Amino acid sequence: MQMTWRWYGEGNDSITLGHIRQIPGVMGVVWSLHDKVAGEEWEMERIQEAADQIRSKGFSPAVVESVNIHDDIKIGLPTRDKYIDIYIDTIKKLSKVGVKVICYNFMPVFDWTRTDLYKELPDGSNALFYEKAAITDDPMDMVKKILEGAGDFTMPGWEPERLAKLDDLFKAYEGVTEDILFDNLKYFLERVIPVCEEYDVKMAIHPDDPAWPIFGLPRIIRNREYIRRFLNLVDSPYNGLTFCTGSLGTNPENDLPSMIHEFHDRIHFAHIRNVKVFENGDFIEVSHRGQDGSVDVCEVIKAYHENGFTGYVRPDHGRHLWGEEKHCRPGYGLYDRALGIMYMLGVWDSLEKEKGRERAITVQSKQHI
Ligand SMILES: [Mn+2]
Repeated sequence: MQMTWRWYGEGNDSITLGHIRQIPGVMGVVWSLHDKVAGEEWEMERIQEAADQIRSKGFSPAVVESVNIHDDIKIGLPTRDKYIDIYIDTIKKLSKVGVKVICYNFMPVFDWTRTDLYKELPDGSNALFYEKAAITDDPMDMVKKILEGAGDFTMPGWEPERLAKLDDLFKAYEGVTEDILFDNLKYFLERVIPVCEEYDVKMAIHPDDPAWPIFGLPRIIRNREYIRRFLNLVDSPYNGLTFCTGSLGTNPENDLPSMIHEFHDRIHFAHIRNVKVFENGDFIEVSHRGQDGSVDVCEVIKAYHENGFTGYVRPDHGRHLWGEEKHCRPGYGLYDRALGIMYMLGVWDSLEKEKGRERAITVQSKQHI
């Protein structure tokens, strides 16, 4: 596996490339042009500039998260073709700077959803929290909370300009069922995937977070059965997954290690995060250590290792530690994600050593014979 770190860009992140260099084992920086709204063109000069900057510190720019999908594509409006053309243009441009994987999602209206960005954990750190009962009928309540909590930081999927037109957006999605959303996703992929095959860029859809429908909107990337259906929409290795244990792990019925065994050859990007799911369905993001939450991260890593996973990995969200919540983007502080990397690499390295030992024993016993 190739360890990466999500970075929001110079002047748009509390963390610098210099900080990231000091975290052992990080090979790539996951990036995007964060000022671009869905459907907007990406200029080649901007792409080149970002890739050069990342390379200048010794990192690979091979993963982009995200190139967002315009709502007209998800809704299936006649204008979608225009936006798909722009998307294809971006894929071609990204391939020129060595991008190999594009992460995206197909969630209607809302990207990830939480009710509290700074819920305190028993150890005094704080993290993103989702309280089922706090999701009222009025989505504007939640939007206000999220935007207030983010302060001056912009958050992908939570662009204030877009959310100001929330009523119109909800109206536009009226009548879009799960089946229709699947059809619209298929339409998009049937146009995009042949280009990806030609330019060697893999698409990696991110699951819905949390892994269930909210506010009556359909959400379709949330369990084994739906992921199977998704992969069959266009059966190409270029149509793949960002397997996020934090998102899928919000539903305890998702057996993550077993899903990794099934889908590993279509997983191009692994997001690893632990969440603690409570009996009433609320959940909070916790440290990566398996024992600290409901996702056995150790078993997750083992499942990747057993399948010889060579794709990209990043620690997903982290808790906010040692007071950093005052100056970092929610979920994207430095310390807990760095600790998470050390945990993941610790498990991975010990599995590698074990494999080396087993190999040595096999060779030895053969020599003995
Ligand atoms: Mn994720």
